[in-house]
Amino acid sequence: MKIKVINPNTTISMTEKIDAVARSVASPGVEIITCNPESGPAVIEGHYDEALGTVGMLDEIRKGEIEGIDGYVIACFGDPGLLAARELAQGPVLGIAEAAMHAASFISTGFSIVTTLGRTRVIAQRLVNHYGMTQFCHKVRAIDLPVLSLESSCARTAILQECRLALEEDHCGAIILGCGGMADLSAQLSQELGIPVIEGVSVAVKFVEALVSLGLNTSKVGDLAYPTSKSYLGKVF
Ligand code: 2AL
Repeated sequence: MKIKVINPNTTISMTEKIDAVARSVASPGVEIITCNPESGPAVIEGHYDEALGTVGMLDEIRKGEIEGIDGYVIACFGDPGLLAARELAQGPVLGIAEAAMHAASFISTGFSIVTTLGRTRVIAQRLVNHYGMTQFCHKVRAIDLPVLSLESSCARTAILQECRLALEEDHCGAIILGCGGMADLSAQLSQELGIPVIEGVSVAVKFVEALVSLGLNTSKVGDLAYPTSKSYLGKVF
């Protein structure tokens, strides 16, 4: 089984971090291919970045279909271009926000999300509503630091502090880390806080693995059918 994990931003160090986490949970016999687009934003911190990052991400799906990929993970917490990706792919495509919220809803009756910049809270909240998770999501929190700062120890401290506040104030049973760049932090935070701290890369990989094993591909009936045939003017990919 081949699972392609696509980081829609172009920061290679983040792609490497995501790759390590994806590989650490993949079952024997599952090949993880992690990539990021050749062009696009360094990080995704708003609607504009999402729109631009989606173009390169879709190109990776298009190439994946030629490479014989069985399933995909979109490793950015805004799940940019998720439905468009499903139109292009035969196999299942999961976003990390979607996967994390579903995992949290399986193991708790309420979760809070801790994301990066305050402005991305709106993106997360819209996904909460879109995925029917409004009754599960107690609060969307932000550390108010940019995505690229996640490498620093001060960002890690800020995440820990925000998670503690979520525990004290939100009455949540689980915490979701709201950025692909936080993928390596969940185990340590879970241990320190004594609450399940979920990051979407690992759960999305396991969910895709399960769907592929069950032979459950993206439905090609209705709106997720392959795009209708037409000419595209100019340089699309
Ligand atoms: C993200 C993410 O997961 N990757 C990225 O570049 N931006 N989203 C976020 N809210 O920080």
